[in-house]
Amino acid sequence: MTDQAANGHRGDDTGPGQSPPWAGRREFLRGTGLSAFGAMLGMAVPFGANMPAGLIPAALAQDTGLDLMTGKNGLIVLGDRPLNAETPAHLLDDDVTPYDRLFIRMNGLVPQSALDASAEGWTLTVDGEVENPLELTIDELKSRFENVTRRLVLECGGNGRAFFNPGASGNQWTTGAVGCPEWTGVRLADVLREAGVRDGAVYTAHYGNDVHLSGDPEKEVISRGVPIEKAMQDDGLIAWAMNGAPIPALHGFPLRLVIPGYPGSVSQKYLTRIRIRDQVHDGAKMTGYSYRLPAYPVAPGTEVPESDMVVMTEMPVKSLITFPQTGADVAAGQATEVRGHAWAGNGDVAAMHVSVDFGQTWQEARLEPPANRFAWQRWRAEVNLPVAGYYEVWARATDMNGVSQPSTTPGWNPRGYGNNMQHRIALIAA
Ligand SMILES: Nc1nc2c(c(=O)[nH]1)N[C@H]1C(S)=C(S)[C@@H](COP(=O)(O)O)O[C@H]1N2
Ligand SMILES: [Mo]
Repeated sequence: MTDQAANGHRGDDTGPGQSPPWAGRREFLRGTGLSAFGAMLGMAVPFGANMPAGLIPAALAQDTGLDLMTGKNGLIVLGDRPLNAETPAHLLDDDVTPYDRLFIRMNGLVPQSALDASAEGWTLTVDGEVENPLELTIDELKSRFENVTRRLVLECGGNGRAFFNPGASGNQWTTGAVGCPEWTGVRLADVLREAGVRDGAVYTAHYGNDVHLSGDPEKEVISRGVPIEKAMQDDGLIAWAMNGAPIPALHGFPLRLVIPGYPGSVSQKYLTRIRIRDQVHDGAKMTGYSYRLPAYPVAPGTEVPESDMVVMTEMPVKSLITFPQTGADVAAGQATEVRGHAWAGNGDVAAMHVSVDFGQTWQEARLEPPANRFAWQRWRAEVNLPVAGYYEVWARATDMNGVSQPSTTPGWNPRGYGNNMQHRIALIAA
């Protein structure tokens, strides 16, 4: 058994020789056949006799993932296996990103336990370089540690990949692999303190129960981690609720990590185990070119040897224009409100500016403090487009170290991570 299969979801009825939980629908169909399927649908299946044996009716199949998009609103699907979808900027205007607007990043398939919303017997194991290994039920997590609610930005490390030139393989995220829901859970640091992290601890390792695209339960989908110093900060949560409701299937039901400031990939969904390691974690998507950057700046297109790649940590400062929608008509010679959000991987954003003259001059926007550390910050500005014509609004956030978003793609890298170039929209003044 792999590390990930050995833990979590204790007490389900999946014994040896039985079908794995994710095969549930298939087994059901094999066992009951076409007539039962017709009965379930409440209608006849006129060409049913032609259905190849073992075919999963599309109405029941989750294999493409697309049926999981019900309840999402206006997202752009980048791929359906695994399911990946991003949110157009103007749909991210809410201070707290609602479920229907939150991007989806799956590396594998949603586990059956999440599809069934079944958390029965779920446990979280904390082991490795700790004095007291823990195995906690969700109720124990809730009762033994302080419960906290935080707005935390979740952004995929590959957000903005589509703008790199030459391009990089992977999901062609533009600007929408980011959101800021409100999460409820316990502090990761509190749980690790309870487990008693040993002096030799170097890194965390995260495991979930989602299913590899091959369907092979032995294969790890993704298992990333963070330096122990990052894990011991108060910001990271082990969460069971998003926006006041149980975490939805696509976003990690019943338990997930949310470790803000780092690439979204460290925020393990379907969390079953946290192992403390005495070395940098080497799980799936920690090694090679995955979520790694060249140790030094390289010219676009450079072939970088694997040995020169280092793990990506803090996400760069960034912002979005969420209102108006790009292409909007506005009145010339009058004040027009422009607004959005800004965030940074190293804490609060220090300043926000906008330009309507292609970066020639910048005006300072009003920047609100975050609801809590690592929540995105609302900014607003009134711009004046003097005469009729085509304009662009460019938005530029500056972090606490005085580092600002570049107007063109920053540090090219082989897999296209960390693109924080300024967001821009078109406005037509009349
Ligand atoms: N178990 C599991 N956790 C995961 C992933 C995954 O595929 N499986 N994807 C990661 C990546 S790359 C990102 S960007 C975020 C996306 O979270 P979301 O789908 O809830 O928006 O989850 C992370 N956690
Ligand atoms: Mo990601």
